[in-house]
Amino acid sequence: MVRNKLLTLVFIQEPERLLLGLKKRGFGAGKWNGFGGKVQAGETIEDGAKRELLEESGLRAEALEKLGLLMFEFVGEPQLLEVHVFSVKQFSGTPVETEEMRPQWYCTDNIPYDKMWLDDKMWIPLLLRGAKFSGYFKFEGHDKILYHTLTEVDDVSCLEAQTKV
Ligand code: 8OG
Repeated sequence: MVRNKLLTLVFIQEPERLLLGLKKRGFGAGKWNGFGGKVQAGETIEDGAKRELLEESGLRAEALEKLGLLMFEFVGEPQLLEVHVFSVKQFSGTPVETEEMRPQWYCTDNIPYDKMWLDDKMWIPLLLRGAKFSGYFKFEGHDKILYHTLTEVDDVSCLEAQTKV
């Protein structure tokens, strides 16, 4: 059995705006996204989320709230991506451009969905209203979703990653 690739994704939220970063290289380059990446061996998912946030934006999370669990399958790739999505409302520091990301605040009614991953327009509205969610997206290439599920849940902490649909 192939293990899921464990990833984190952190969104810095203020009441009327969301901090996004333009990914400058690697997977998803050219797209606006939250901050995150691979969880390293020996670290918890939360620690990985905080580390990636600091490395990519210069911001230190004071508190993380787990909002979502998203699974991604790419046709032809045996490994599923298991993405743990967090919201951060308390943080310290000022966003800085890093090698990987160019940060920019967006008003919540002006999120650049046409320059983001295709699935984001389905679940970011849930994140913006503080709902918790679980989803599964099957992609063909990076620009076509063949199948998806998306459900609001009461408690994301007891969600198990879906490994099949
Ligand atoms: O380490 P790397 O930069 O490759 O990590 C990939 C990041 O992209 C990680 O934060 C998880 C995130 N990510 C996906 N798929 C999707 C997606 O469909 N939408 C969004 N918004 N982020 C995604 O891996």
